[in-house]
Amino acid sequence: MNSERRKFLHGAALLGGGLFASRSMADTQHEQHTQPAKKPGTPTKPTRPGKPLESFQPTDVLTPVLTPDVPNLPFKVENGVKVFHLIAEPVRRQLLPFKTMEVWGYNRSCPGPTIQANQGDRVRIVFDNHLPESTTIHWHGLEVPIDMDGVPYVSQKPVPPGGRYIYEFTLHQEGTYFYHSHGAMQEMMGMIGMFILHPKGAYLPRVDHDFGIILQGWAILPNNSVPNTANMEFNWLTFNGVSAPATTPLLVRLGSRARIRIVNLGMDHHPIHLHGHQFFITGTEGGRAPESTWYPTNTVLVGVAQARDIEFDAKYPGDWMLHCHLPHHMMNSMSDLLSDRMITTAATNEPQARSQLQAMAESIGVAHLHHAPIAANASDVPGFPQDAFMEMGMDEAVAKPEAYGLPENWSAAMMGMMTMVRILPPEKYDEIMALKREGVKGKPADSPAPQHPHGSGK
Ligand SMILES: [Cu+2]
Repeated sequence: MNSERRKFLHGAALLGGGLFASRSMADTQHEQHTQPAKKPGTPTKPTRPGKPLESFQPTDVLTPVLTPDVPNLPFKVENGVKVFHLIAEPVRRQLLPFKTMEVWGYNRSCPGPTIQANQGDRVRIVFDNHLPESTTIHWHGLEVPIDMDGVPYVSQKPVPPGGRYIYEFTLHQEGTYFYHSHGAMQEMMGMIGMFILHPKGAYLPRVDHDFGIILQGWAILPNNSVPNTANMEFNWLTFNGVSAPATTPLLVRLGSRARIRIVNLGMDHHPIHLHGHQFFITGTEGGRAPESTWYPTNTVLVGVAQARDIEFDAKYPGDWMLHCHLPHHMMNSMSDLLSDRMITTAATNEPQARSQLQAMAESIGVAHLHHAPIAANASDVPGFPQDAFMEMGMDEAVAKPEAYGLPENWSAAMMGMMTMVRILPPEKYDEIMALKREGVKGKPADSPAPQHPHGSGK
């Protein structure tokens, strides 16, 4: 056992926790949520139901859906009714190590926690509004009575700040649905969550892995943290409320079958592309699609307000990208990092570039950046610099068990609306799942320590 490996395992022992106690960035976010200002006459905040959100997994479904970086909403059963408690509230969401948004969400999470229930269930959603303005919840795609439809003034009175509304209905459908505020600007503040209806009998062919991803775009001006919901240029792009490389990779066992459910609520449609595998579109926001409609593809356009389920056999081992293919969605707002500087005025020889990148790293709180080399005559070449100049590896800042064993500087290739589908040989899959259970903050222990200079340019 090499010393890196030993250090890693030592860290594992120190950090070991409960079954789902992985200390990911998402968990930290739960601790960061802000309490809304208490006003006189505001009802006492109800106690949160059940266990901490991070530790809850639904037990009465065949293959629970995993929504990386977003918890599940716990429930309790009362007289045969599944009772959920959903709280609309302001949330601080760290989407990258150096970028935090002040957004609105539910139960300390943005997007809101995932609701998972079974076809045929009767559900009651006790909804409390801890926002400073009124809101309602619309159950997108669910066939519910009109007074449960969540449109303010039309199907119900708005729920005022401090108010409560009880939603209750029977779920006769199956598939991928979602809930959201029915105010356009509240939607753009992040008020959405996934609502999974598991079918009475498993879909065939059965899958071994089932993931959920919510696509969102944010208009956040440089040096701001609150999305400008009236702005029409969206410069920050997230999967489940985080941007690559902070997105938690999806772990898939080689030889298994995987489903990924993708929901879009934003101002752009997103062509989501998977590397290295073909998939079938097996469901939409209307539920399971008949097999006669399936066709092989590798890019699925997920329009606003749509859900798309994709399925594939994980045949090829490797760390495969899953990302929106719009070029501007494969990055985030660089102007935010450069503040008032335009990219074309950046330093254009390698020592200056290194120095500038290191200065940028320090300014955004990333301890160490890796740098790709540039040519001696780079500044003479029209078009320079482009994104290889701007690479910002931050492996250490986004380390987590799911990223364990990735090549050094992997995070430099990950930006914007992007994650990784890691198709792992069984032994490697089991090893990482064990690290996850132990709550290890993973680092690529089997790669060498970085040897290159940084921050030394003049
Ligand atoms: Cu996109």
